[in-house]
Amino acid sequence: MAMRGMLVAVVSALLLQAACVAEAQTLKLGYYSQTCPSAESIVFDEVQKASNIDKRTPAALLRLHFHDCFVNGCDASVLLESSDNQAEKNAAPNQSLRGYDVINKAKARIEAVCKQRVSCADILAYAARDSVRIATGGYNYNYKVPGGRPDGTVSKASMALANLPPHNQRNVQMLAKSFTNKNLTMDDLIVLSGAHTLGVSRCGTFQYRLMNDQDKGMNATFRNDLRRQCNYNANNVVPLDAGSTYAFDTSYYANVLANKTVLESDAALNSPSTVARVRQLKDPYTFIRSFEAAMGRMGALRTSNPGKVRDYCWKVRT
Ligand code: HEM
Ligand SMILES: *[C@@H]1O[C@H](CO)[C@@H](O)[C@H](O)[C@H]1NC(C)=O
Ligand SMILES: *[C@@H]1O[C@H](CO)[C@@H](O)[C@H](O)[C@H]1NC(C)=O
Ligand SMILES: *[C@@H]1O[C@H](CO)[C@@H](O)[C@H](O)[C@H]1NC(C)=O
Ligand SMILES: CC(=O)N[C@H]1CO[C@H](CO)[C@@H](O)[C@@H]1O
Repeated sequence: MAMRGMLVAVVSALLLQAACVAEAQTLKLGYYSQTCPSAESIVFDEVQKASNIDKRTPAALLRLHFHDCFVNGCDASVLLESSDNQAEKNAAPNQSLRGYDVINKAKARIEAVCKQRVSCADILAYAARDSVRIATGGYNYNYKVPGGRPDGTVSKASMALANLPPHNQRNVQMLAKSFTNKNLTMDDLIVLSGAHTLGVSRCGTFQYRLMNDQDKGMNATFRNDLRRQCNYNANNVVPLDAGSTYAFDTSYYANVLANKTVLESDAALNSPSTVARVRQLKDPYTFIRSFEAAMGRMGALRTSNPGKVRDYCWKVRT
């Protein structure tokens, strides 16, 4: 009996130790509370100012964080520029990425008060959170985002192509592979796709769906609306969530159920295996809480190329 008790104690001590070792690498709430207490409020201020000037800002920043995290972890690699134009931001899926200037402004203000302490990766993660908060009208959405993401040193267009999910994929199992490859889940796919409650898509991305009437997963009236808005111009943009482009709400999920989504990857969620969860997410409380949790998992994806905190978000500090 005593022997067994001791064994349990030893094993739990070992487990505790293992947990602590893992803990040392994980992100922390209030990461900058000692080293740069104003960091998060500066980010919020810049996101708010930019959103007041351009209401597309929250969509831009939320998407930027997603593209950052999916390509070799959340390490601000999406912000890097390269002399040969072969960085992530130069990859085809990047086209129409925006919001770089908001991050750069926040970074400059933060550098002025706490030099080389706050990573661009964390600034981007906070800015994504603040974007959602602003787009919900502040309602019930002020969750805490931990900090401590290192800025990465590598950025490659080829990695963006290999890691970002394909928008023209109708098979939801295939689509989920991009997520399970990152230790995220099918549920994370369904919940995080709710980000498409914000923002727009260029017609060039989805106009192949407008060529004929064969795509039964798109409502015919809706397709005619899109044809009219696109008018054969690949550079025109249309809302991803018709009717509430700038509001972080749950009408995206109603549109999924009604076959009124522009991307095939959104239409894919109206599949037998996912439709029940889509129905649940029409409830605002369920959506927002699920979204926070899934953003936490996505926002914790790690880079394999950690480097120094940058001076400027567009270049590595050596
Ligand atoms: C299956 C997963 C996803 C696919 C295939 C996908 C694909 C796309 C595409 C093709 C666009 C339009 C780009 C264009 O103009 O051509 C877009 C826009 C957008 N995506 Fe996603 N996305 C996915 C998941 C996500 C996630 C997880 C987030 C954030 C958490 C996100 C946030 C956004 C936002 C906010 C926009 C609008 C951007 C703007 O208006 O500037 N997406 N996405
Ligand atoms: C997923 O989890 C496995 C096992 O814990 C780990 O080895 C791998 O690096 C993780 N992948 C990512 C992208 O985080
Ligand atoms: C949506 O499209 C599917 C085919 O992909 C069809 O079975 C379903 O009835 C459609 N739903 C609505 C509401 O039009
Ligand atoms: C498509 O949308 C229109 C207008 O919103 C609606 O009247 C119609 O019933 C929808 N079609 C289908 C098949 O659900
Ligand atoms: C912002 C940005 O760098 N956009 C680039 C995305 O990639 C295309 C090429 O695929 C470039 O032409 C854009 O300049």
